[in-house]
Amino acid sequence: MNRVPLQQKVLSENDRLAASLREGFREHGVLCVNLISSPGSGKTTLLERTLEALPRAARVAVLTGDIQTENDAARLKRFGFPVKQITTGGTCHLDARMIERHLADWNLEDLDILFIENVGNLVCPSSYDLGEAAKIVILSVTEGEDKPLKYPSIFFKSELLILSKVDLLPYVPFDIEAAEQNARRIHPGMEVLRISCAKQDGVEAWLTWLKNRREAFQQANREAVLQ
Ligand SMILES: Nc1nc2c(ncn2[C@@H]2O[C@H](COP(=O)(O)OP(=O)(O)OP(=O)(O)O)[C@@H](O)[C@H]2O)c(=O)[nH]1
Ligand SMILES: [Mg+2]
Repeated sequence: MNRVPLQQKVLSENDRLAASLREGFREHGVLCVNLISSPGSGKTTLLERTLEALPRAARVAVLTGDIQTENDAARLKRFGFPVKQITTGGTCHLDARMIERHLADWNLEDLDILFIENVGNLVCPSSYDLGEAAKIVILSVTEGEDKPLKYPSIFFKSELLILSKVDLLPYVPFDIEAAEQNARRIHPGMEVLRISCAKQDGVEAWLTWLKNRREAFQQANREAVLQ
């Protein structure tokens, strides 16, 4: 059995679909961000704090991935925005086909931002382009400052690192400066935000990052049209 060609075929099919999704997001001005972390680093909690801070009229939606359960979708639906759970049934990452299928009955014209919460995993999601404008990696302070060096791919491909649960810093031996340095050894110039959803620290800075990122996305789209 030769597994390599099959994996290449799956990935190239995913790339083709992701390119088509990216074109749809560009055409409709939807900033799509793909949140990736280990299980339990705080992806859904960050989305909860985000959705509760947004005005009711905000044009945002969430696709949230898990191997099993609709728990995260149930948590996020409370805020009144469109939310769908993607249950992979065992697959350790989302792929572009799953995104395409779950977007089928949503109108992209109604959205400004699409949040994708990937399946909790620091490895597999990094290989699957979902057509997003930006990957965002979340690392909580209970996971160890060496993780960017051990799992470099996702830190290399993400434009923003969120160091989460910083309220726990007094209780865990986590060198936050070293964590940032390790991330920037893998990805020089990487942006970093320190956030505690429990204490509501850094959430404003995250919302500002999102606003600026959406403006940059729109500006890039306008320039592409003029070329
Ligand atoms: N102390 C502290 N705990 C947090 C913070 N953010 C999240 N948590 C807790 O961390 C646990 C996991 O949070 P989730 O938001 O469910 O993590 P997740 O990344 O969505 O998890 P999966 O979807 O299962 O991968 C929960 O018990 C949260 O209450 C934080 O800022 N500080
Ligand atoms: Mg979650």
